[in-house]
Amino acid sequence: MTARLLVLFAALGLHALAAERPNVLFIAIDDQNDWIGCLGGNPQALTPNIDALAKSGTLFTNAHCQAPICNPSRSSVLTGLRPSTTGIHGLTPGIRAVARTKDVVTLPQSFTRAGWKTFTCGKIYHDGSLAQKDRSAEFNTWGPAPSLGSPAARVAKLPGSPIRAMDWGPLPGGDEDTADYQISSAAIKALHESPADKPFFIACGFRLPHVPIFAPQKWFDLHPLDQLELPAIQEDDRKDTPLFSWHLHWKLPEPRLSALRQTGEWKSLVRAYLAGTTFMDDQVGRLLAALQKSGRADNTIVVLWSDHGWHLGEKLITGKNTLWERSTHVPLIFAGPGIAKDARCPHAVELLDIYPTLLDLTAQPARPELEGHTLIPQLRDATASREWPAITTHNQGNHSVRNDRWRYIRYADGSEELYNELADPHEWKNLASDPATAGLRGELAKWLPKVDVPMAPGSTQRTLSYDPATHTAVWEGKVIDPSELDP
Ligand SMILES: [Ca+2]
Repeated sequence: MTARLLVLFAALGLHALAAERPNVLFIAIDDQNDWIGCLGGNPQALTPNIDALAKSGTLFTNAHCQAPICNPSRSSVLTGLRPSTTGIHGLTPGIRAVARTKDVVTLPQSFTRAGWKTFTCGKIYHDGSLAQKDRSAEFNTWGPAPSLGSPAARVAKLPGSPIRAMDWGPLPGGDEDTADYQISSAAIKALHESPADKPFFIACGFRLPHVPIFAPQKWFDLHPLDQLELPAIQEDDRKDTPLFSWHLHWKLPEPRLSALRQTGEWKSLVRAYLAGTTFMDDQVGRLLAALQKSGRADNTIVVLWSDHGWHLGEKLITGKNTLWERSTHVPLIFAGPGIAKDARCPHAVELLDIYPTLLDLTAQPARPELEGHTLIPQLRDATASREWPAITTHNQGNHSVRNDRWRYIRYADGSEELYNELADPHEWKNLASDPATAGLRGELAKWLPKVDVPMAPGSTQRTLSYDPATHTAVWEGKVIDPSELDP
């Protein structure tokens, strides 16, 4: 064989290898609900770059998180295990401090071990959840993770002494001064510096629209206050939700709708959330443009997701910490080689499915311990049927089962909710008290997690436990006194 032929064969071999080992651009968003143009959760959402990504691949229009709060949701995505399996329900502990997850091979670790050049910047793991010594086992390189900034003087006028993060408004300065701009730039730099002879796995975690929601004025100007529409709400929406539903978000830094109304801040918050989302979308666009320019887009899988949603007045609250649509419904997009373009999958899927799907897309061996299911059938044909509903858990004993039509919620004290999502997308009418729905509730309840462990030792913040013997609920270490209910 001539030397020239050998070179040719080597080149072909390399090409085949590259096709089997595509790059991955893994984009996470923080607290982003379905207020994304292509998802239609709010017609005022302005997200041209995420919409274009969805067009270039497959958009899951009915994707749900496994926990409606940062650390448990991200821990679930990255370990491939449910919160009900790991007991990670609070803002602590991180995965390496929990017996069940101490030694699991995480999603990034799987790529690192298999020879991908792995890089992370911004928020992928929950901030502070991994000790310094554990970091290099996850990603080869840890880039910058700047925090959201806010002006010296508080902007939003909230009653009491709200924590510093509960603030929003236009920010003096330019785009370059913000965390998300710098996070996008760090991912772009990593893209440019990725060795040509190795596949890359670049994880880029944006921070907006998490609070505090600040962005330069021009992004607010795209959402004029005088044209802004507030989310549809029903004033007596909580009349038919069980008392226990309040326990899931008993005392939060996020204000109740009543407080926003008293202070005239509701519109400003809605505007800031829309503006923060549009700004974050622009940073996604910068990163995707850099990928196109790099010449490696044809061999790169892009996956975009958010850790959970956010209420902006719906069900009379703001924030997450609920088992309703506004908290659980998230964007999820896959694009790249072998993935159907301009496709919309309407079936209920879970963020837990990302891990097994990425293993399949990159020809890595499946891991039987993962609790999600590969989305390969839906990425080839978005109408392909799917057996499983999406399960969301918020502390032990509280679960939601969401399929293509229904949402069934069971709380730790046994109380229930049932919504017909097609007829009642706002979840205004709880059908659980109707005896005629007993059979349906029983069918949906069969999907409740069979394993549901107590919260892991070291759990703090947003923790809730319930003792059925004494009917006592405990929120963040303090017994809940229902007479303190403050809607
Ligand atoms: Ca979050």
